Amino acid sequence: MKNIVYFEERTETLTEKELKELQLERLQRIAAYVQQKVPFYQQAFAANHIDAAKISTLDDLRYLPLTSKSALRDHYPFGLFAIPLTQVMELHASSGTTGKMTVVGYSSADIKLWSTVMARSLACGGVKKGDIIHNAYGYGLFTGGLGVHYGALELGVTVVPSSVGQTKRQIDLLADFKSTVLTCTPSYSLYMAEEARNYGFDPLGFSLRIGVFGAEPWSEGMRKQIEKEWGLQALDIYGLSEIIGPGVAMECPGQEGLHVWADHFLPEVIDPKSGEPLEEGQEGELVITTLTKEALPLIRYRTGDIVTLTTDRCPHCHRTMPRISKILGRIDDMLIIRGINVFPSQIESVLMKIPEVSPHYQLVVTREHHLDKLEVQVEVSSEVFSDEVKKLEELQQRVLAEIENTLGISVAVKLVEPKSIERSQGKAKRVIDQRQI
Ligand code: DLL
Repeated sequence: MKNIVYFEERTETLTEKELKELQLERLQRIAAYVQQKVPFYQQAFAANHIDAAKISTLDDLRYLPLTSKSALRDHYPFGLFAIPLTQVMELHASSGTTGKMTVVGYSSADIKLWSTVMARSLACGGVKKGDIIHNAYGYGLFTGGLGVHYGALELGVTVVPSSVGQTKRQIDLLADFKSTVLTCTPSYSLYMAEEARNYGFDPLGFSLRIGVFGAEPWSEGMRKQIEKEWGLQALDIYGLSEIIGPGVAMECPGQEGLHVWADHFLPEVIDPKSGEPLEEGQEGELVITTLTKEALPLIRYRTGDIVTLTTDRCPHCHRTMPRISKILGRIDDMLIIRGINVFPSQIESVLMKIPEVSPHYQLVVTREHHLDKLEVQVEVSSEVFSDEVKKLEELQQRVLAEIENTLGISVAVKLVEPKSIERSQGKAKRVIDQRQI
């Protein structure tokens, strides 16, 4: 296959048996480590009659307690750290939508690990020596900017630390430096393309060949749109601050699932309601155990992200690490519209099939007479918007019917003017929840 690049080929292609042996050895070590170093786990293990020394197979993982985001909040800011603060080299935090921030810390070995898994991720996407990465993920407490940065340094490629914002300057830099790789959120990449056109550039005229996009859900339709706009191959990268930041899993150019770096991050999929592990291929909540992290080791951390998992060898790049599907939604993003569960990404998938509507949309949820109502607001192009009313109404009916037929939910649809939906430079806000519950 064209364009296979490995950063650590031997590890990335371990046999199933070798990977399992390594995972078990590391699981035993990390369980003993948290039992000794983190009072929260000491208590959780004791309450569940678990002794790390008794773990003898990978299947024993299921008996270990799950860890939720609330554990991090309850022990804010540093209560789950396994090392003294004097050994913590870097702190990051994410604000979340409610409540306290979630704080994460890295030892110097953790920074090395992050650099390695990010170098692996970039290489997995086909990034190689000679590439110039235009890194428009935010630098700061958000892990996107620095994560990509460390990975680029480790891989030995040039990185332009442009961070988010000042979009015109970003476009000038892209043009002048002839960057070959764009890293940012998928929604920001579309905004950049739109702005590039506004400034008189043709987005297809830049030198970009690969996009490494993540940090928010995006559909296959959105991928196609981005690829068409920029003339690059758009690849999905996944991660979360609690586990390390970006670099937990990454697509290869085959675009058939994201390779999880499972020698460091042990993935499981559970039923989010019962907490029971699911069979391979079943859709459920991704749970990750960090096998090698020092400062903030987490056991069976509930990511809240819905995926399926496969251990089949990748037919494209032959990596043997397990793969997750694209993130199908988040447990806390799931809307229940008159009893039917829908994720915003499912609505996005339907919208992306209708050529007249743009990828800029928002979902407004309200509650009337105890029933949830959903209004889909989506931008249309200025030509469509200035069409006669009848045509607009026809389009609106078509969008409505597509959503109802595909997802089985009834929604209201509002076609809005170009640029009326707020553009994001980081994670797009797709759902406006106006319910007063
Ligand atoms: O978003 C880390 C990251 C930065 C990943 C840059 C990829 C690229 P947090 O801010 O802690 O960390 O948010 C983590 O974002 O649980 C998912 O719900 C969502 N998320 C991350 N990557 C993807 C993706 C970073 N590729 C949360 N697809 C996660 C869908 C994603 N959702």
